[in-house]
Amino acid sequence: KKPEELSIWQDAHAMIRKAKAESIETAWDRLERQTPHCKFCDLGTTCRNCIMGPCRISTKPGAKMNLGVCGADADVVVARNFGRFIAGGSAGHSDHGRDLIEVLEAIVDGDTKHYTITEPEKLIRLAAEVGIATEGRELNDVANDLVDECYKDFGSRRSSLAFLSRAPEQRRALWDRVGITPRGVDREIAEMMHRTHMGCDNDAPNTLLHSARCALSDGWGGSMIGTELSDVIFGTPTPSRSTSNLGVIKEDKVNILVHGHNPVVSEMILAAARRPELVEKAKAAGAAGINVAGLCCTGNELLMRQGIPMAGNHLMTELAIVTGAVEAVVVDYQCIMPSLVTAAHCYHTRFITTAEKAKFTGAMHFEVHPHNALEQATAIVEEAIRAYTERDKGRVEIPAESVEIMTGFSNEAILSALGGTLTPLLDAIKAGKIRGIVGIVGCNNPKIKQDSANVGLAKELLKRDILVLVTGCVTTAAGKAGLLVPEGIEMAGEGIKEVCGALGIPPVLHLGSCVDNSRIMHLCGLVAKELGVDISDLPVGASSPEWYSEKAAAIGMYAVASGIMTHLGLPPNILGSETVTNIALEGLEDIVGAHFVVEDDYVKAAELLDARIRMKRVGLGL
Ligand code: BF8
Repeated sequence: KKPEELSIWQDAHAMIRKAKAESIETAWDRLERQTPHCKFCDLGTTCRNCIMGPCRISTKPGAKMNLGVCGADADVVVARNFGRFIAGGSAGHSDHGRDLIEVLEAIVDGDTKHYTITEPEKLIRLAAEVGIATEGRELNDVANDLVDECYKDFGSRRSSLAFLSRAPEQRRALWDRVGITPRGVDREIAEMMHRTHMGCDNDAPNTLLHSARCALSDGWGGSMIGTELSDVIFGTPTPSRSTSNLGVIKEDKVNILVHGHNPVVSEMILAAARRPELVEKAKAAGAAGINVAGLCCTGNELLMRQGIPMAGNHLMTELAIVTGAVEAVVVDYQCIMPSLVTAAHCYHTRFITTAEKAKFTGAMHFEVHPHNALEQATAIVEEAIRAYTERDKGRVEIPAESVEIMTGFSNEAILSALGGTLTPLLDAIKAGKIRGIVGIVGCNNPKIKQDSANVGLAKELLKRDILVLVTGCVTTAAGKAGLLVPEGIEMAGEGIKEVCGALGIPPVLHLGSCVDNSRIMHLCGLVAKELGVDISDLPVGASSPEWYSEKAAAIGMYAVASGIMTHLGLPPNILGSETVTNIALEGLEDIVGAHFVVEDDYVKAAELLDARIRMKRVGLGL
């Protein structure tokens, strides 16, 4: 395929061409070789959960292979596979959340001098929220108690998860009634592994309900802790300006790209890169300075809090290296294509891993812990400076001028932009100036022309006066399309134009990384409580038009289980079971008041989300 068919972006086209000319493989090349995919796997009807198999279940009428060796049918196999898929995603986000607890614990115990409590006020607020006494106590003691409360969310809670009270009462009652109130992050994930062992949960609807509980423990548990403690340690984001696309890579500077998810590593890299003695070293090596730019979600974390530029989203990660101007890609975990090691080896680029739980063969490894973070980050930046002296200037091509973006819309920032209360937002919704709100989240997937649906859907919704919130890899897409600046209101309907114009904010608000979808959950909880209704009554929706990962599936699942209709641009591997597919697309509506829709045409997806919003507005008497 031509580059123009693979991505909507000019910087991607140029780098795909360069990659081809330099014989560097990309995800698109490998997808082509993997196509067509195994039909059984695609439908979700392969089972590798025991060694009486592996089994493939045929769903054709009268097929001989209609059961696995154990007797499991397609429904059971699909539900089990989907359950483990959701558990994988919940584990990713939540283990990230746990790493933040460990950093806060290290701060409390005096085991790190590199991290501090940047926002004591937020820590006190969170502590009070979860029932910890704060009056007249030392900050460290309060923090210590908060660490304990957060750890409890990971085991088997005897009481509710710490932040579950953010969900409206009606929702919590529903979760109790249905039996999906999450009892602990690790517990729900472990139980999913147990249930899907041969001979346990052999009732597809029952397994699906546990998928919902597992995902809820992520959205209202692990992810929420990840977000909140990141704010405590690194600061709550406030609106600021930055730039995006491959044009943020600077020809005359030492370019360090941070990639992965946890701000624990990337914040330290930035801190080291700002040390005057390292800037001097970079200059002595012939560079104009050090430039730290972001990829994927750790990029979002730094963008939200520190305003660093965003080089790109998921499918731009290989292409960023192809510019030939990247000295180091520093990663922690998640969404890091193993192919980056090979791509980096084609240049002077150092591919540097930092997490014990995410090593890559062929990478340089600088393990980062709370006690040694800044020293390791300094060594990494020094390595990048060394790499700069090896750069082959003849192979450098930076394909675009960067575009302006605005970021930093934490819930605190949104409230403050609204003058401290939700009332102006609710008034705008009631008046129909903002007809509804949709969160567009998630990834790129080479099966879909890069960012065509992410951007297309956002524009379609804006035209209909539906406010858009973005996180994760949709952020860069929206930014490159000019939707993350106040001037973006020109692409919106009259109502959004008026409201966002008056507030001086973009029509698409950036709320952070993928764990920060918990901010959207929290916001929905606040709005629902203010109106005295359930989240499922709100004129809101969610969408992941180009998703690929287990984590995105977990997000979709907790959104639906929280009462938010969720659109997916392509289906998970469940179509081999009519039972599971029907529950996902319809049955969940009766159980949790929301369901999934799968639609690859973004205009039709916008119509579906619009129809839902219309219906919910009528329900609220608007
Ligand atoms: O957690 S949006 S490709 S980077 S999974 Fe990954 Fe998807 Fe990007 Fe962040 Ni989220």
